[in-house]
Amino acid sequence: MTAGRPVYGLPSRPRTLVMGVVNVTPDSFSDGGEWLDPDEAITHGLQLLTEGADLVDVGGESTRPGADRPSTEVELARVLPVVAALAAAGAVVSIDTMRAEVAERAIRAGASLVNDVSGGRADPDMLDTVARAGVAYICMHWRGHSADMQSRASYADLVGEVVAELAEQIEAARAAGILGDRLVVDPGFGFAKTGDHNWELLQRLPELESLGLPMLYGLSRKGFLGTLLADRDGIPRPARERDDASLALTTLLAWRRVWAVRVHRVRPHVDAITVVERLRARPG
Ligand code: PMM
Repeated sequence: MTAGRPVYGLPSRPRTLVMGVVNVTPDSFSDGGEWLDPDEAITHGLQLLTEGADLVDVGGESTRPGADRPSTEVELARVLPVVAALAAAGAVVSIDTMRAEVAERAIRAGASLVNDVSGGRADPDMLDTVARAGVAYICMHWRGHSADMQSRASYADLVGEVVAELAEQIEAARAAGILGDRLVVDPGFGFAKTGDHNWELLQRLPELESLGLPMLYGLSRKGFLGTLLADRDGIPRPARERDDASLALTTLLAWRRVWAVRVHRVRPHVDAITVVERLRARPG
């Protein structure tokens, strides 16, 4: 239960926060290509804010298993105009990047939070850059780039290893100077994890939360939901048709009062969290 925990520079509410996803990519598994044009990405981000997103997460690199990496220049060209426009419109913007240079330029353009799916392992300059900028940092569990991450989905003790590897990166982040209320943790669903790993992590949330930091969960439209909801021929449910299943997970997570969920469709998730909080409120 980490909802309501203040994180530096971010909104604090007595409920689970909703981070809306703005993928400025041609190839994300969940919404690839929909918002590649910067103007369309900005319009989409503004729409997510209207629907009640507490944060918008702008990313220019797909982390779909097997994806190739864009160059730094391409990533910058995708995200900077979108970060700048959304920040200028008053949004709290998170930059989803593994690159220190992209993080630094996005912060200058108005981002308040760095969402690094590599937890500082992809770019040796990332943790120092974030510390210097003084913004908050999402440290995700990660074992390697998309091209081969699923070959690293092997654990003798899943939760023990995820927690230990996260603790190592949290320690590195603190050693770099990312201190106090600037750290958020994410177990990285689908990143070097099989579907069964994802389910086991969800079944053992109290152990993940033992890290004692605000927790963010990115489950929306992930592949393990597609597999669970496969049709009679075993064809996985397409990504855009996994929103109801994603919402079921948000409802359960909101009941646990996790710090935040990262989702593609914002309004249903805000509604679900509002229902959960009303249910929690005592009469009188
Ligand atoms: N998943 C994706 C991208 N960025 N960031 C965090 N912190 N946690 C996640 O689980 C996560 C992420 C991949 O999903 P997408 O293609 O829907 O953005």
